[in-house]
Amino acid sequence: MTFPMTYCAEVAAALADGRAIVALESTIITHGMPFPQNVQTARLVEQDVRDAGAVPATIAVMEGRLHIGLEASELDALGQAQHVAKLSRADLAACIATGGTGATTVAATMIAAHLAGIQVFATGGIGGVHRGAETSFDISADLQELALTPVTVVAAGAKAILDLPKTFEVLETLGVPVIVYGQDSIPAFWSATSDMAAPLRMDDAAQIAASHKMRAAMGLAGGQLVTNPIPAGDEIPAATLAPIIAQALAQADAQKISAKAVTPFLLDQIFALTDGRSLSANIALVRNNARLAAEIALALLK
Ligand code: PSU
Repeated sequence: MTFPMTYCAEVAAALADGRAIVALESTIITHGMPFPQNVQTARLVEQDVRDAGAVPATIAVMEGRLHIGLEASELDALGQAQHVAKLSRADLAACIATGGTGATTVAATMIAAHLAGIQVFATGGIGGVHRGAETSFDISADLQELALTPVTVVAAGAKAILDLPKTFEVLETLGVPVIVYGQDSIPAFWSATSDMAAPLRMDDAAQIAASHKMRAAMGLAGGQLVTNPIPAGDEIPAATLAPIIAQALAQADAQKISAKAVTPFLLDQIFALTDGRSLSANIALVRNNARLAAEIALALLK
């Protein structure tokens, strides 16, 4: 049995020509940012990948088909659609089997990228261990996916609404390489630095590509997480954010928000509490990650 998969024209041509391709996810479009900034950002990020010499492949499920690359009209439609499912490893196949439409999280985008033969993927921030996980057990499936699927994921770390030390502990337990690009501390999404030491540090895309290839040659399962700090001019210092995140978390608690709704709810609260500054920072960091991912994808071809 095969499954319904559609390549957009640009990605189909890139695959045929053996060009560098960067996968992009769609949950950030449907659940991570408001319309119209979500669609505008998705377009800018795609163009950043092209400007860096690679081809973007935004991934989503539309009416029961796994799309590897979206045509402009499809991206527009997805960005304005209501009640789109947020797909991870557990529900990706069910959505396709039942003819549904859904946005892919980091976990589902990694699976789709791997099925399409794409080795590098750029996003904003991965999911991770939620604060209070010791009682809620809320841990994103993104972490497990990094241990299973051989895709190099470029992110600005994990979203700072999470319990970052626990998130990186779990990644260590799962044997996921966490590579920090160009500095000695792990970046914290909206903030460039943190007090967590870099498990691995690399300063150029060629080293990251070489490490990706070495894992494949050694038959090691799973991918790599490349954490790329937000550009200094765009960051929100951690000290500014800490009380804002605390307030957003208290709101989520008061309103009994749970499961998949937690992250979108918190992002929305923080957007309001920072007068939109969190969104500008989010846009800047995703674009920065797309550029580095394109460099890594190009380096993999050498
Ligand atoms: N990066 C962003 N914004 C987002 C996401 C990533 O800048 O909204 C999405 C990704 O799809 C990631 C998901 O997989 O958030 C994590 O959600 P959760 O915490 O519910 O696992």
